[in-house]
Amino acid sequence: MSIDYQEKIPNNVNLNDDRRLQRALEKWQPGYQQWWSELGPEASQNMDVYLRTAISVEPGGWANYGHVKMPEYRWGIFLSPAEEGRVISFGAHKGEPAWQEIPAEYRSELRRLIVTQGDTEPASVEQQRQLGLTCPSLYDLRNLFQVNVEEGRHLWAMVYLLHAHFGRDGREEADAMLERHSGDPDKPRILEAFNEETPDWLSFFMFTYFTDRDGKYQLASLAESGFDPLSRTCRFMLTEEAHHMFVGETGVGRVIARACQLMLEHKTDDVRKYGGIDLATIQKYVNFHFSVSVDLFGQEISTNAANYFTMGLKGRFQETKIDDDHLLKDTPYQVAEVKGEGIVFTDQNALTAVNERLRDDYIRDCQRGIDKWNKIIAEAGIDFAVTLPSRAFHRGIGSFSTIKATPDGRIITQAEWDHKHGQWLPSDADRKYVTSLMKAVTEPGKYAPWIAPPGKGINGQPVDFEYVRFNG
Ligand code: BYC
Repeated sequence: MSIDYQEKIPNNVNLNDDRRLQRALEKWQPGYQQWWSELGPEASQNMDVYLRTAISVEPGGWANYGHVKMPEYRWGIFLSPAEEGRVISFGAHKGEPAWQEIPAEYRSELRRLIVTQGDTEPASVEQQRQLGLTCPSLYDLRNLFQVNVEEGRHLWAMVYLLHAHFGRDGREEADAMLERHSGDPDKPRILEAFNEETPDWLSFFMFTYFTDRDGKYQLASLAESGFDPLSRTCRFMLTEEAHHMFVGETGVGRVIARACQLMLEHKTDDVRKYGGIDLATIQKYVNFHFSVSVDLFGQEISTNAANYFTMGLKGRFQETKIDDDHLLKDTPYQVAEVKGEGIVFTDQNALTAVNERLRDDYIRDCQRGIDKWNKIIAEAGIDFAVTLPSRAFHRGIGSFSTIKATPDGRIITQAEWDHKHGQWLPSDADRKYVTSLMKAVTEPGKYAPWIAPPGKGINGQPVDFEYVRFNG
């Protein structure tokens, strides 16, 4: 399963043996490169970045670190090894051998899932393209670019599936991935959260903590797919995703650590005076990014999701570890909904509630980082706790999108919302303040004053390592 970097498109799928497919992908490649140079990380053309590149998909053996010229990064097509005798573990085809080709009757549903997934990958690169100009350190700049090149590769992963398995309309969909752009009024990205800007580094850390984590849960559900090539590609993508969430978790943690340091040093909560980001503002960013990310799981009750499950296309998180019949026809699942003035949990059919179950798994996972951040605050002896807002807060999709709620889940009137939402979500003034802090720090070992240095460097390197070299 090693990867041949002599190939025009590095891959471990024997692309050489399928000339038609190889030619089609080689035809798509220049458009991708042009998109990267136009809408990828700004001003990165002359930088050598300490990046990891996949050399093998075997566990533990895939990461190779070294300085790479950004435009020369080798994007390729990598699938996790095939699992011999793999069978479909859920839905109407449970127990049948996993499909190597697309079942004709499920073609359009699979295409929709792959296109929705694929569309988010270049979208996030577009959202983050300006951030390099204001990096808080070379360490952070390197992490941003690592995330960006891997999101680019994740696009390759989905484009490969479209080209290899969907013929002409797959090729058209692959082209359209480069034509839609984040925030474009005429051709926006498919999911709403991917049309929001990532205007500053606090937003970037929140995005990689909360929104990349949606990616983890969606990819994990697609990794259960009966369509084996999709499962294998998602399994390898998940190994890359872990670093993105690490960047988010440690990034927010370092902003919190710096705030605490300034609070103790100056004996005040108002650390803005001293160039830090106060904990109250960090809480507002958590409220915003969590709420737009929970929207990404779709409607609580979804016949689309039920169909994907019954068809064997998209499972639940760690489907094979769940102890039930994996058909869900008569299984109940508790779903939150609005009733009168409040929020109640009622039993619904688990099959139509698979989106909500995945959201529940996601929310539990989000809480783990919050606990770690609160440990940093508690260890500083400060009386403050970051909290996750209620799932009813600030929703644009699902049953809560029709009501207004406080972060602790109390349903309120539109008038109260209009009056108070600036206390709960970043206001224009908050965003302006955070933006005002964003100034590039590019000397090795130096860090912007609003963020603490990391505990350790990348791949055993020191924190003052020259993670990025500027050439001209
Ligand atoms: N925005 O039945 P429902 C990542 C629409 S992130 C706008 O719930 P479904 C990454 C929906 O289209 C992971 N519209 O829909 C992270 C439907 O419309 P129709 C990305 C939305 O399809 C960071 C209607 O509402 N992967 O990888 O079951 C950096 C009914 O809703 C939204 C995936 O998303 C929305 N948020 O559920 C880089 C996985 N939500 O049909 C990358 C693939 C719903 O009525 N996608 N609608 O016209 C899916 O599994 C599903 O499409 C969704 C939505 C879970 C997203």
